[in-house]
Amino acid sequence: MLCALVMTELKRMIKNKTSINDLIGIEYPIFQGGMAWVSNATLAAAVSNAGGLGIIAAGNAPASYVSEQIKKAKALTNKPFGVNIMLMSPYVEEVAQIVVDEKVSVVTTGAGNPSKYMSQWTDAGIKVIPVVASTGLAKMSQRSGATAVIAEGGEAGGHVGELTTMALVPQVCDVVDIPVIAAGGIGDGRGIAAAFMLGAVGVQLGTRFLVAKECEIHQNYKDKVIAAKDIDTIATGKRLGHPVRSIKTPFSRDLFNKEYDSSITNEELEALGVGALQLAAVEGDLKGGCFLAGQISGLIKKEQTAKEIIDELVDETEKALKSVVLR
Ligand code: TUI
Repeated sequence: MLCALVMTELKRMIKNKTSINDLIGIEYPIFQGGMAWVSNATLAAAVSNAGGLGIIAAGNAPASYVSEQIKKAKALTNKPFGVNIMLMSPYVEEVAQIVVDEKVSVVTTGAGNPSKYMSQWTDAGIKVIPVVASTGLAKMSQRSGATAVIAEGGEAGGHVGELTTMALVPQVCDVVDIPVIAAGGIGDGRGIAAAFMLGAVGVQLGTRFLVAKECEIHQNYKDKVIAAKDIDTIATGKRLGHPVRSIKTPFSRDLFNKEYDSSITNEELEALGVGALQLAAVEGDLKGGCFLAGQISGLIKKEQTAKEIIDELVDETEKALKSVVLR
């Protein structure tokens, strides 16, 4: 009896009936992270077509790029997709308006507090889902009309907060009534099952989608993720107040060491990172590139299509949840 009940619950969680699936109109509660210089229309549309939520990253790009990518995604899928707005971008004001003009269904935000833009987006009917690294920003997001929040732990790639996913997700779940999506350190179905146990109703994965066949980054980037072991990522930029996790390379080790060099100013340190994401994603520059990736890189062994990734994640999640129940 217990088992039958649990199985029904499992189906509800994985298939088409979680609150977040209904809210957004997706089949599986799996978001693809909005990764600067990585998450373009091709990747986002492939993920959305596979039943997840594809997300285009605005990163530091001007509004014209974002608008072009949104139009391209609309041509590639009739499913919902999102746009991630990086709040530290110099173009944030114009990108904030473009998503309204283009009537994007979902906006996620990262690397800051989106309060200033919330009503602009919610008034336009956009579902806003901020990435938060603390309970404080989660509560603030709920108050300002967020549809859900993504609680992202420091295991993630890119710009990261202090807390781990294991510590952050349940604490965020306890302070908000809106759905919580877990991110950071999730690479397979075991991680998704664990996120459900922490109270999340969905997950966001970035690193796993770096190796999607539809992900148009340089092959060197994909090879780096596939070759990486558990201890091969490093967080640099702590001294500047915005730690960024990437794969260990001569560039990132050098940056890390320079943080302890008091003869280097913060401005000089900041300048060292400029352009490094583009060098990694577009040029595959193994020397000067900054290959953003999360701590689960060591789990990733091969390239797959977005559909293969999503289908495998769903299968693995069902197996992981069942195995706990039947143990
Ligand atoms: O934003 C990300 N990941 C990113 S953004 C990015 S581009 C970049 N490049 C160089 C320097 C900085 C950024 C690469 N990767 N993830 C979402 C995320 N947001 N993680 C953590 C946060 C976050 C952290 C602190 C959100 C809000 C916050 O505090 C805001 C506040 O005022 O309370």
